Amino acid sequence: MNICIAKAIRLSVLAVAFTVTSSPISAQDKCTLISSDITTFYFGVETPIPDVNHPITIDFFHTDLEVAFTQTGWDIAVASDDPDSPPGETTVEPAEALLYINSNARINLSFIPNGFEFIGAKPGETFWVLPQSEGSGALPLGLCAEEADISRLCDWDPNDYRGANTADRWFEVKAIAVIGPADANFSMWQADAIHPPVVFVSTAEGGINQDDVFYISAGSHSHLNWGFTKPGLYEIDFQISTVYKCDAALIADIAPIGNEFYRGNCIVDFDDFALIALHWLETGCGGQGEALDWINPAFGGTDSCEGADLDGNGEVGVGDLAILAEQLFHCGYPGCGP
Ligand SMILES: [Ca+2]
Ligand SMILES: [Ca+2]
Ligand SMILES: [Ca+2]
Repeated sequence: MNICIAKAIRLSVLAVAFTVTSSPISAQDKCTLISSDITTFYFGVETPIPDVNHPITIDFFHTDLEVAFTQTGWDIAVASDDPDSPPGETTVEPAEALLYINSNARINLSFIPNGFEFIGAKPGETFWVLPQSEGSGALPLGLCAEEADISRLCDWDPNDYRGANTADRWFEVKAIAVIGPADANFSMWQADAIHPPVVFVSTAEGGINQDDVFYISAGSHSHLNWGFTKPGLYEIDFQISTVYKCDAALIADIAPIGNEFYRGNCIVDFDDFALIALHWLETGCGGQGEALDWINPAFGGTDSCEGADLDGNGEVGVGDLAILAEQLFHCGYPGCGP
């Protein structure tokens, strides 16, 4: 059962309440930024169908791009509630699906309204928009993170000026590349009848760069407008990222990565061994094992051994090495390779 489909709802951008659902990352959480493989979604703007390379045409019915991280790893798919499919819904691998933009999505304007230049459409030339609300006869396409395993995600704040600027369990949906017809532009935005549109992706504005990103919080579902300025096939690459809560039992996962809030990488590996080696035979660690807030003085961290005193006896020695050896190559998240 696809709960994204079951909860199909209309959203306008101002109705999206980016609320804090729990406290920010605590000092004890071991959280790490994880990213999916780059996934290509295929969009056909009035292309011939069926497309032998992407044989399942997705049109008309409420559909979501699923972006979630579950007990078994990344869950990225196209979920459509086509009533003709046996269970009333269908979940398709992204490469199998052709997200179809039919003639109901056509728009032709003698001038481009103020604030909508990001679409990259030219006055008097047809362009196509999948609208964020249903009922136009075009494909209503959203993003869905309702199947995420919330218990294993950490709160983080993307500091995004478009609304994702509070601590929450966010998924970052980042446009990586757009390959389309010559001179084509692609865009994603939300809008209502009153406020200026909120632009998330626009190839017409700066190509694809760090700004071309949409954030969706775990457990939520959101619809957008999708703009295309030429007919033809578009291959659009996305990469999904989130902050995962590592298994606290892996106390030897001590080597920090990047951001100070990310404690380890969910894998007990050579970086962790290196940190123990660095502090080998040091004493006076102030060792408190895995609960030690050594990483950030703001949390009260005072540990000169940087967490390497795994057994908490005040020094870095064979007891710590034994713990590390037992956990070496253990991985604390399901997307971890063998
Ligand atoms: Ca852009
Ligand atoms: Ca590690
Ligand atoms: Ca020790």
